[in-house]
Amino acid sequence: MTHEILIQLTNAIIEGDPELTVELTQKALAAGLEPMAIIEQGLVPGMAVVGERFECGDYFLPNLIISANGMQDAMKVLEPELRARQQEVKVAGKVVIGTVQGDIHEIGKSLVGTMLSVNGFQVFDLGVDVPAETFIAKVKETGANLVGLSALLTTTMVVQREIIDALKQAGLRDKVKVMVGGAPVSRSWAAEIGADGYAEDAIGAVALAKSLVAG
Ligand code: HCB
Repeated sequence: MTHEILIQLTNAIIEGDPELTVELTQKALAAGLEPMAIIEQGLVPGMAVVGERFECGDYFLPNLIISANGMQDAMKVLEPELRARQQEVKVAGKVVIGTVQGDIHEIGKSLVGTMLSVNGFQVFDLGVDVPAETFIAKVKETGANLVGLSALLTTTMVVQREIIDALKQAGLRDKVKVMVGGAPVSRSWAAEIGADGYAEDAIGAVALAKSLVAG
């Protein structure tokens, strides 16, 4: 049964109340709920509803912004808790992650980065609206063995393909695995553009990253 606080949290995201979102996040932690459950069963379902309402014209851009602010504020409370639960210390691999050029959606990419980091990966987060050259330069600089590409728009998912092609041109494609994700992205899209894998969410991204770096 879904915990009552999680339902309230989902509603606080939908209603666009960042203060209440943070308060309920703290309350959920105090009630003993796991940070990942708070994210996946409280915050993320709220963002999904906000997206649906935006799509059908009931919500406008300011609604997206205020709900996203609430989620990001809640993540600031949850990140230290996620890290505190981290057991592994061994570096599992080096990951360069970012949201592709033309796209400023940050939340999912950051959540994947945090989860990789708390699971032992060394994460180089390039932020949002990242051009191919920046990914290439960071892979060269760090010797990363994995690249994570996030795209939330149908107009920017094509940039994932451009970055994979740019990695090939730079002679780096056989040195790094590439995983892709984001709302419009799918397993078949990943296969079509020659990515090594697709993950639907942050938990899936950690499992995929581990299997990719293990060879
Ligand atoms: Co935005 N937006 N948005 N938006 N937005 C979406 C993405 C739509 C689907 C909403 C809709 O219409 N239903 C839509 C895209 C439609 C399309 O292309 N088919 C859309 C649109 C249209 C736009 C604008 C164009 C609106 C406008 O200006 N008219 C504009 C684009 C600006 C730009 O990027 N150039 C825009 C702007 C915004 C903001 C800025 C207001 C805000 C982002 C704020 C921020 O990130 N700081 C925003 C938001 C919040 C959303 C929705 C509502 C939520 C996204 C989100 O944070 N989800 C989204 C609706 C939706 O996605 N259904 C809507 C929660 C996170 C946790 O999920 O999917 O991002 P996630 O990430 C997951 C998963 O995909 C996977 O793991 C993550 C963690 O579980 N994953 C990876 C992600 N990346 C990965 C990489 C890997 O390697 C592996 C796994």
